[in-house]
Amino acid sequence: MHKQKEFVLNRNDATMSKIEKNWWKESIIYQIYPRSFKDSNGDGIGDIPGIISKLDYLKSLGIDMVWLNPVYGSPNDDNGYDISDYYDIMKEFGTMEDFDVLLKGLHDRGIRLLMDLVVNHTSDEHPWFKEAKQSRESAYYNYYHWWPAEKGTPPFRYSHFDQNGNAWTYNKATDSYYLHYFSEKMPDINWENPETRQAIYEIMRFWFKKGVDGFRMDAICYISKDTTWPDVRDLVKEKYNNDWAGYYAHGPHLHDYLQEMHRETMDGFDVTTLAEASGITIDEALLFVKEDRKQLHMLYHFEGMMLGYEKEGYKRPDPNGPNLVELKKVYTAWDEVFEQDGWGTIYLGNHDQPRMVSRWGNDTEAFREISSKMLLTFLLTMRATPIFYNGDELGMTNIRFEKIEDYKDIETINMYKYLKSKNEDLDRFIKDQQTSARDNGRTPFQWDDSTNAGFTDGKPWLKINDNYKYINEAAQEKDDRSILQFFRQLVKLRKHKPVLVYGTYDLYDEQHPQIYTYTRTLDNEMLLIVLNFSKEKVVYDLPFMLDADTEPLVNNRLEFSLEGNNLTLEPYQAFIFGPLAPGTVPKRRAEKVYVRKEQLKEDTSLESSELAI
Ligand code: TEU
Ligand code: CA
Repeated sequence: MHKQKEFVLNRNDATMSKIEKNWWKESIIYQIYPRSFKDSNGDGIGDIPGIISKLDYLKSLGIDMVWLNPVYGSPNDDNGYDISDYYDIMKEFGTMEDFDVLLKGLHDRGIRLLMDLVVNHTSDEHPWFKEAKQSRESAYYNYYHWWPAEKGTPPFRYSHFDQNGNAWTYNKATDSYYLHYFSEKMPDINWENPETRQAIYEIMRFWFKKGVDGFRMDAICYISKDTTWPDVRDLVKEKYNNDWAGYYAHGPHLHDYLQEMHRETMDGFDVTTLAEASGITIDEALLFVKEDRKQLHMLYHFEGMMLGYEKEGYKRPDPNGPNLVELKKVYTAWDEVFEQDGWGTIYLGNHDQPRMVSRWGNDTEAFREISSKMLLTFLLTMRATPIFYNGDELGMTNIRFEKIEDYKDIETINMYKYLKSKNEDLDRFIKDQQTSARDNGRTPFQWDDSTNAGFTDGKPWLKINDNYKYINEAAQEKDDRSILQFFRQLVKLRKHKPVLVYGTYDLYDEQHPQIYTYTRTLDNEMLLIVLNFSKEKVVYDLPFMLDADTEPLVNNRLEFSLEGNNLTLEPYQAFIFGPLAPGTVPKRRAEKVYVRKEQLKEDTSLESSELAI
């Protein structure tokens, strides 16, 4: 049956556009890292029956869609991102029957499932690669990328998780080198081979037919390679600022393959896709998600994730933390991209990142709860599909391992080996990793204050944060003012207010170093959001003149003081005011300070006094 399309008018000015309404734009995504969510059988590893036992918890959150990190057959060199069987479930996680129960259990509760699909590479234990590496005559040789040894040393390619940083590994039986952008146990698939592409589309159709609602697509921008294999070191330095992700995301046939994939797999299914867009710049985003290009539905960018690190060193935190003015710039610019077409997403942490509150908020005892709530308010009030990572709703924090032996992540372990071989400062590396390592985000979920946080009866695969004794789900269920309850209430608010999904976003006071202020406007409704990203108390001159008897719609603290135009914000305080009627609330100054690109010309003709704060 042909579905009637619904549209919303997005702006009331010259840039008025039509954004098509879709369920995936209205969804709130919750990411589950299965290895760390809930163990059902005491082996210390989270599993699918564990998730099934928590289905009612997921329902209680009010979220719409679960993104499940890879659960396919895998030897776990990179925790499931190295797939050896796309048609089966990892033994540690359970069986296909368990998976079917999970899928049904989610659907019965009105929750959709987004699978993680890893098709830039397979495991070296995948049958394709096991065959391929036997001989150059193997039917599967051409499923991977090879450099024949008789041509000499292969042109340098950087590998993310290789202990020598080299993406080529020599294979004796074929007397050739295979390519791996990640670890040497993760050979890159040859997408230039049409037969391989069909094999991948077959996998996708298998899961769509099973009823999954879409894919989060791992490293998908890396799939197309220039198989003339030029020496690109200078290019990477000059054009991509020495970031290999930039080069890898610009293969010659990337968009052809994505369009072919859409045609071959998605027609006839009401599904969505979320691309991991490492290496993609803001100017190119629409190439992936512009609706009539029929490629992907959503992507998540890395620009926000790069903030707060120094240029030198590996994921080395800037001692001053991320800069709010920069952060506002990034998220505002990304909002603007999707004003006319396509759709954005927003996140502050995932399985590749440290914990949200430790990085963007403040996880000291005094501020952990309040800053968690402020960040949740931010994510749930932006014009983009929000993605939460399990544990964000409890304010789980970085574990900050002090010894390399505590780490399980291949990224940290191999980078350590690499730096060691170069005689680099390893103590410094460990110190930096306490802020930035991926394992910070992967420690087991904290369910209650019993031994091992209620995660397992056995020995957890990765250490559990000691703070589980007071940061846990059970405790927050009992506390009306917990982060968890705040999260549930805000989720409900977003579900009931289309203005929070589709409303136009406008930034105010872009240069304010502590306060992030914006409005969301749709039809006759406007909401004003004011967030204090700092640990200082700020008396803030509001951009609008609110009535003296205004009460906030949302406040993450008990305190509220509005005197005239002066709103007092305690550390990390978050407010939502409204609903206000747009146009009827007087502004305290003639123009908002933030000027959109396309308006820049006109606005520069304004008197300078009109632009002054
Ligand atoms: O990440 C791909 C990617 O872009 C990584 O370089 C990522 O930026 C890095 O992990 C950050 O430190 C995806 C997955 O999300 C990640 O977990 C996998 O390890 C990786 O692919 C390989 O499959
Ligand atoms: Ca288990």
